[in-house]
Amino acid sequence: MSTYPGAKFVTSAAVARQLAPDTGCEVAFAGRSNSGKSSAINAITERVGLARVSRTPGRTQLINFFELAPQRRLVDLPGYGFAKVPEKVRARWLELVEHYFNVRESLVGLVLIVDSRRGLLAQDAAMLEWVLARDRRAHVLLSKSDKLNRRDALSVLRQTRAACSDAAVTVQLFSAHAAEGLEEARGVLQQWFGG
Ligand SMILES: Nc1nc2c(ncn2[C@@H]2O[C@H](COP(=O)(O)OP(=O)(O)OP(=O)(O)O)[C@@H](O)[C@H]2O)c(=O)[nH]1
Ligand SMILES: [Mg+2]
Repeated sequence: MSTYPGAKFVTSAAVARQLAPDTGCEVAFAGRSNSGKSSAINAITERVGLARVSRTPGRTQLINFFELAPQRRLVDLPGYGFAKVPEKVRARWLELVEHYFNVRESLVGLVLIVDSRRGLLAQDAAMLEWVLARDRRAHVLLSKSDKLNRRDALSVLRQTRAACSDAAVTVQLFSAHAAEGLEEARGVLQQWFGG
């Protein structure tokens, strides 16, 4: 039995006024383009194709809202750090995501997806600081852990934990493809959503 049998797509927002109603509790998924955000949402919800997965970085340009249960949402934020995105698109991204973090009262925490082969980069660290400054919690998924051997995966985990010393940040290894860390991630969501 799936943990979230009622999971469904709600809406997409390209501009601020299209955001889903700001009620209940919401957890945002953010990370660099191609880091595995959409795959993580699909794996955690056990819904193939709920969030779109793409080999073309920068595919998700909208803020996509998914409902796990009434008043419990996951949000797939557009990825950052993709070099080929034109400056105009980048500026619009920043404006929309910044607006989202500034106004969103239902936001309880951020799941930050970081490719375990790259580790935490400057933009990821900036994203973490952004949410911590707004008194939200953060959980880092070191994604695509199936691409690393155990020793390297554990080394990245250790390094990332050391880099994220704030008590409001937790870190884990994750693989959507190998189904590693699904229960741990679901446990964090459950805790943030209030059990
Ligand atoms: N090996 C491996 N590949 C993965 C994993 N998760 C995602 N990928 C691959 O990484 C690519 C990007 O995955 P997405 O889930 O679309 O990443 P995203 O962060 O949503 O990308 P954008 O929306 O474009 O920013 C796809 O080719 C996926 O198949 C994983 O756990 N292991
Ligand atoms: Mg995506």
